[in-house]
Amino acid sequence: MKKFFTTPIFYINDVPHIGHAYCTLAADTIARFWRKKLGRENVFFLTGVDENSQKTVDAAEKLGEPIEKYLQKMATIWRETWEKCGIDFDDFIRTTEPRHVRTVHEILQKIYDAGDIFPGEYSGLYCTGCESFLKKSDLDEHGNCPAHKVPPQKIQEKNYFFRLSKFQKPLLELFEKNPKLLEPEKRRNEILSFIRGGLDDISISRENAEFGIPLPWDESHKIYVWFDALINYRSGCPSEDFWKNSCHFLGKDITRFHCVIWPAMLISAGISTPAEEFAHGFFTVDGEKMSKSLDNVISPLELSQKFGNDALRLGLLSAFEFGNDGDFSFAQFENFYRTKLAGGVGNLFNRVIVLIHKFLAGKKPENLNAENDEIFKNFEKLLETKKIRSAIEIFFETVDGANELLNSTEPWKLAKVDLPAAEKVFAKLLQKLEILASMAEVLLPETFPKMQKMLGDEKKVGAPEILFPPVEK
Ligand code: ME8
Repeated sequence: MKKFFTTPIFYINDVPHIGHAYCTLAADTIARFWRKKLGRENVFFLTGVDENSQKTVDAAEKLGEPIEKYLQKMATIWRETWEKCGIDFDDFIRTTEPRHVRTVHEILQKIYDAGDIFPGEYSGLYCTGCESFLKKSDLDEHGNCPAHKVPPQKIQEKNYFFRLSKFQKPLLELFEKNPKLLEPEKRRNEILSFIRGGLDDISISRENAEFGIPLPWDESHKIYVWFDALINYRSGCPSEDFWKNSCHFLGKDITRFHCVIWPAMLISAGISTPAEEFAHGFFTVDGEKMSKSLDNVISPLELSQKFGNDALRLGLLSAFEFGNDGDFSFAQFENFYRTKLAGGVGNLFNRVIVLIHKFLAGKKPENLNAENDEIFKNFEKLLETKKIRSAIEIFFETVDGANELLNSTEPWKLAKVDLPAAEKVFAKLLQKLEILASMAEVLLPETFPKMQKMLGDEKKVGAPEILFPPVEK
């Protein structure tokens, strides 16, 4: 079996923050889990950036930079940020790349040929911040876009439209057939009630827009950025075998695009729809929405430089269950690092390995194996259903269990009076460390090789190491 995982492609009018990192680290963790199960060649993880947006044009203009230069610079920043954060993507797509433009043209032509695109006149409201058309009923009491707090633009122009209204029934049938088309349940219900409420045709092109991909049959129009962006998942998919088991990760803010417009486009073009989509929640920082105006935007690099990539990953992913909303705070993150990583995992590995050196001259006691299988099976089940936080909990429960065993049996005292009994305790502890290392391959990929080194070979354990060094306040 092959598996294909994607993240949204992010707008690059600014640098990445931990909201973007949250989704990308979650997708990366699930991809690592499946790579461990199926082998590297059977898993493909795609991420990238959404470049054909008015937001990027505005950002470049503000800096007085030519757009191509700005895009190149920002795409590099995004790509390198993910690399520095230890995200192991197989491909990074930019929507200005020729391979993407080609796929967009192919798919749009198919939708056009199917008779689902027609010319018309658009008159309405548009928010560049959302890159989305708004209805009067979407606006707040001041007549502003509720997300961006600015009045939307009034637009009246000749546009091409996508006949979305036609797809109400096919979409409902599709959701009926495929319960994984959108998870969790709560999001699925929202989308179902949105579809049941009736679908309007949508404008998919802008006349005389300065930037973007032109329509294949009418070059005077540029394709609406969402209509091009969603297609990145096809442009970046290596083969139909991967597409069959595709899974899109996204935030709950963009489910209508992904679970209404996107499957309708694919049905129209005669392409199979994604196998799975999962919408995660949003987090606030110290109870507030993350925003420039509140000056509370946290960079993933800031956390990774101070605490390391594995702490960044687990600190974010353990804050609340994947799929729910939650809160993130720096204090809670620091506390997690100190108590769970340094004081929990790091301390456990260090103590056990030091004691085995001291009392058994580094020689490994014989191993028993049964209990480990059970723990790992539970861990696997949770990751198969994308319950990332619960899987992390199993990891820490195992750490706590091992620390308790160590403290209650006190093998450093036992070894002096009954060495064979102490050896049995060490065997149990080593077993726990092995299972932890095996979970760490997925959850703590940069710590995993260090754990392996400490666990040594069949006969002897390796040298002790500090896995999570103390950090300054
Ligand atoms: O929507 N908490 O890009 P975008 C959790 N280009 N996740 C957050 C978050 C937060 N506070 N803030 C942002 C776009 N996100 C389009 C996508 S895909 C074909 C095109 C994450 O840069 C979350 O995953 O606005 C959300 O869906 C995504 O960033 C939006 O990124």
